[in-house]
Amino acid sequence: MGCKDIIKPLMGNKRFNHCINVSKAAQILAKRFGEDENKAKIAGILHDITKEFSYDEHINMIKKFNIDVSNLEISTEKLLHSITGSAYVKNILNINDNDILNSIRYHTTGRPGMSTLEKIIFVADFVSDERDYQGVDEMRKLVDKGLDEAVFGGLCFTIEALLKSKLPIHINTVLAYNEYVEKNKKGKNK
Ligand code: DGI
Ligand code: FE
Ligand code: FE
Repeated sequence: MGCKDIIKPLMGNKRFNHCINVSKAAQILAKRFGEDENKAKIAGILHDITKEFSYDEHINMIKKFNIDVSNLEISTEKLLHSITGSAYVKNILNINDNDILNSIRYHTTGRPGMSTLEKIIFVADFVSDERDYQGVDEMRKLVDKGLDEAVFGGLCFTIEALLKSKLPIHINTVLAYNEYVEKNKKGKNK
């Protein structure tokens, strides 16, 4: 059974279409940035596998698989699907590629020290074909500049949106943002 058939019954058509498009975008980015295209396709299609689970389903999975979660993660429902998604892919689909698992685990918040595949999934999620939020054109332009430029743009976009809504910002998002600020400073000093 292909990955498409696995995710299809777990979500509505809209989300399914998003996953297909993220998979396609991830494959294109992998080709461009020298990453394994097949891995990028798989991680892309599976990245939101538990997105439509209920809050109780997320919590049950976290208990069942003994996953460490912070209070902020527990109280922010949107952050749970990347945690349970990665656990689902590991424990139920028996996919053991750590890079694929991490690219799902960190696709919502990002984290410092992201691998190329993690960056690709993080960025593909922002620029997949059906995305039409305000600012998507700017994000697509950043992708043309480079992968790190797009990751940094995505982190800034997320933090700005969360600040506007007075929502908590996950520590991994902040640490990833700080890492890029530092990198950009060094680039300028060269
Ligand atoms: O699953 P998708 O909708 O395709 O996209 P996603 O996994 O990037 O989730 C986006 C949502 O997650 C969006 O509503 C913002 C929220 N989010 C991302 N990072 C953080 C966050 N919410 C909080 N509270 N804190 C974060 O650091
Ligand atoms: Fe997601
Ligand atoms: Fe997504």
